[in-house]
Amino acid sequence: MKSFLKAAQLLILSLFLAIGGVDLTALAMGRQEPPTQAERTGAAVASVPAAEAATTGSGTLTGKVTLSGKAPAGDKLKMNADPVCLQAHSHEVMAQAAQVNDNGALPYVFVSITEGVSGSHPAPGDPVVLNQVGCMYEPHVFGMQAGQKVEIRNSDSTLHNVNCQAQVNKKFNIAQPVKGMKTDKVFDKAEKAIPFKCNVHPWMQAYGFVVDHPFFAVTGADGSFTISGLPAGTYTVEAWHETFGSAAQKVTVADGESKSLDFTLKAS
Ligand SMILES: [Cu+2]
Repeated sequence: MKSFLKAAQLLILSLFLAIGGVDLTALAMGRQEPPTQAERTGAAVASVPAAEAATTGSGTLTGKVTLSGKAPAGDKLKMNADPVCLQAHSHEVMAQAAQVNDNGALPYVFVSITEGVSGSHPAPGDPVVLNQVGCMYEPHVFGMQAGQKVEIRNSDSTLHNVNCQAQVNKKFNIAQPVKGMKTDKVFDKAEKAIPFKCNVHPWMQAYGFVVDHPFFAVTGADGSFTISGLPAGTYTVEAWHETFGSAAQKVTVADGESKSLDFTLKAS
């Protein structure tokens, strides 16, 4: 009983202090708007720079990701089980998982800044599109900002299901039986390499990355990437590939600077 009273007293006291503190600060400043976070928490306002660090800038990172060692023989996809898929392609289709192009160039590598980005970066209004075309995901590897809408489309005259195996975000498994169907989804939290699979066509596989900022890219057919609009700073940049692993490097970019940053991943 005695400890209960003591706890109740403490609660009332802290409530009183919290309410009183806020009101007093606002009155002392002689203005209408609520106090800032720094004022509420008592942080030293003088230590905050006059202008907040810019969230975008004029630095650029360009580079190429290549594979060292012997590239594995590619796998031909067998689409015979579904004539719609088979007829959608006039040539043989190779699996993207271990596709290596001329001179070891690696496509489908997700390159992003994993450390050093500051400030908040609101999600763009335009959605990211994950399309199903010829029983393949387009794109095979993609990035989106946290909170950005993702529009999942079926462009095939066959049934697909989209089995999203997110772990940090909410997983889902939806059926899109009709050509032209669209489903919108939003991923709120940063998460790496979320697998998207179709259980009807087991070769269908995509990976989506949810990032807190816009500084990411996916390598093209020639293994190259560009990340632009970077504020001056020192960053950790990571390159991720579904089969050949990942590598990270530190880089410092100045205002207006265009820096080259290449990655080499190893064939196991
Ligand atoms: Cu499918």
